[in-house]
Amino acid sequence: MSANKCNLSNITAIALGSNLGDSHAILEAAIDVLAQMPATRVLSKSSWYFTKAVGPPQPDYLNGCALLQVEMIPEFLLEILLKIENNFGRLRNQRWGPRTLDLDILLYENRIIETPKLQIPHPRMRERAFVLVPLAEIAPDWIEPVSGLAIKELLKDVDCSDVHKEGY
Ligand code: ROI
Repeated sequence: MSANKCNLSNITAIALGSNLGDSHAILEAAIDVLAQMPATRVLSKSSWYFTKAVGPPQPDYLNGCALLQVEMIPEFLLEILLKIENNFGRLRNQRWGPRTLDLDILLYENRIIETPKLQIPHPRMRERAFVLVPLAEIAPDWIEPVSGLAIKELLKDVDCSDVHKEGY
């Protein structure tokens, strides 16, 4: 364990996305911010993927996922992620509009959380190839607790034709 990290006991998976600005640099910088926080360790990050926007017409996204080890409750992690989004200039004026940085908690251990502010597992992750493809790269065997299915199983049911690894 590195010296400046406390006991980091909980594993969580997050999704990252951007379709405004220099998306590659923004996503890498967001990972760096998380890696530098004392209560967070970045265990792994996926490749970045170009993905067609789901929802209203807008530019393609760059998406990826990361596994974090954290020493904080999910509600606090959510606040941190929102702060990081805001620091990267995210404007939340349109619900499904383009954004410089979007950070979502996908999974937190095997917990199921349903509050007005926070739903874990992320309620739409099971149908989103732009989430499942990168997540399957770093956590294929993680069981999504609502469906009881592993990420690699969920991936079989989505159309991945609009998801392309960066550089390919
Ligand atoms: N579409 C893609 N491909 N990637 C995203 O990260 C993403 N995020 C969103 C909506 C607008 C639903 N569409 C997206 O919030």
